[in-house]
Amino acid sequence: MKKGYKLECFLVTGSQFYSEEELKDGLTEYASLASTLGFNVLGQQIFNLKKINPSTYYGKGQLESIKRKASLLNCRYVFFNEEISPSQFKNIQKLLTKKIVIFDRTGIILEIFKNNAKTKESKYQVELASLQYMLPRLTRQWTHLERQMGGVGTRGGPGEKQIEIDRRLIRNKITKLRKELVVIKKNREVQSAGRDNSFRASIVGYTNAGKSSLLNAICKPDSTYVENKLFATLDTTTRAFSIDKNTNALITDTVGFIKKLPHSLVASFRSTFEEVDKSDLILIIVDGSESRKVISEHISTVKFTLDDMSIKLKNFILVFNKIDQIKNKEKMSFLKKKYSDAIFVSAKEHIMVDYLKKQILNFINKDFISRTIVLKHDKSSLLKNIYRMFQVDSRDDGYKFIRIKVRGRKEDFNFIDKLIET
Ligand SMILES: Nc1nc2c(ncn2[C@@H]2O[C@H](COP(=O)(O)OP(=O)(O)OP(=O)(O)O)[C@@H](O)[C@H]2O)c(=O)[nH]1
Ligand SMILES: [Mg+2]
Repeated sequence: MKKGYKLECFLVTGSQFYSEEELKDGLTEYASLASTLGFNVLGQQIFNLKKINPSTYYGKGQLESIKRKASLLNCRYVFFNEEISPSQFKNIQKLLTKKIVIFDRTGIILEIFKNNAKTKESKYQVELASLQYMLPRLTRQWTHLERQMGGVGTRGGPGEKQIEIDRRLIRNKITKLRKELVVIKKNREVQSAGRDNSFRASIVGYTNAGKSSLLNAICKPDSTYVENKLFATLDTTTRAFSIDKNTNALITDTVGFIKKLPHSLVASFRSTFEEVDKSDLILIIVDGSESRKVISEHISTVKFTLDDMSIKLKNFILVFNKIDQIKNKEKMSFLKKKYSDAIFVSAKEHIMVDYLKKQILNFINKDFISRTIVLKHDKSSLLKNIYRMFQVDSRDDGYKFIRIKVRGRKEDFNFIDKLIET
């Protein structure tokens, strides 16, 4: 976003597939994305398209009317709530002239992610997704790119067009970022290797559902960043918490999902979701204060996105958050009936959080068996594996045997039993 201009925007949406009501709901969510970026929404326009114009998405007359309205409102930014193809983007820009700055849905989400990325990993992930987005949309951004990428000396041979040079620079940068992300991922795996023995839960959900608030409520004292902004969290945070005096578990907070999340972003963030993939339990958090229709859409989006990342939902609990905001008793009983296995909590007001922890404990007890492993001294080299794989409750080093009382996953017992037998 260019500095120095008033942050005021005009929202546009149009489709032949959705009803006017659905498009309106979509714009309400899009307005919160705009306000997360610090924009005031001055106006909006919904088009029921008969068909999408292949070269400009909207019809020429429709674009003329957008241009007129934006000019009347003295509004420089027009945000389209769809993904506009690179060539449509260029043609729309030509029609609306340079006075108007346009963004599509992917562009807006990428801007928010850019603002909110904090760690090196999330910054690189967002940069990678942005460059992939930018590559086919490149027009005349040479000077900008040259500055960004330390361009002096990177120019190609004489006669090479600027745009080609830009593309080459971007491709090189993409390759470099991919390599650096692999290194970061490896380091992360090394760091988390020592945590193998604990039960792992992950929190996933639509953006702003209260994932970070729930992590804080479960772990206390609060330390994870909570804000009424979309995509406040872009980094996975894992924290340890104790359920009772004998049981510790790990819980991971994740990036929120949204409808039509750009695929390049999903792909870039996939590696941070490996923690979720390895989880023993997934908590799907839903903002219960939303309308029934939105709730059902949010649940579908979360399941769809997990599926898109090939994350299997083996063990999961559906958790409705913000129940302090559900004033309508009829809606509450509707939700309890429709989602009969779900748990209803308020992370902010600490309602039913202990009950949720008990349910997590049930999962731990179901999945984590208690057993005593008996080791002869000549097998003591296996102790390091045992400490890594299990929660050790007690150890008795006898004359003939070492007896270790542990808790762990069934498959880990099978694995260690084989090692003991051989
Ligand atoms: N009323 C109410 N508000 C809540 C509750 N839980 C969270 N919130 C509010 O909801 C907003 C979003 O909370 P977060 O915990 O940041 O949500 P998130 O899911 O981590 O959001 P992202 O990281 O942006 O995807 C904040 O303003 C919280 O204070 C709750 O139980 N009741
Ligand atoms: Mg968060």
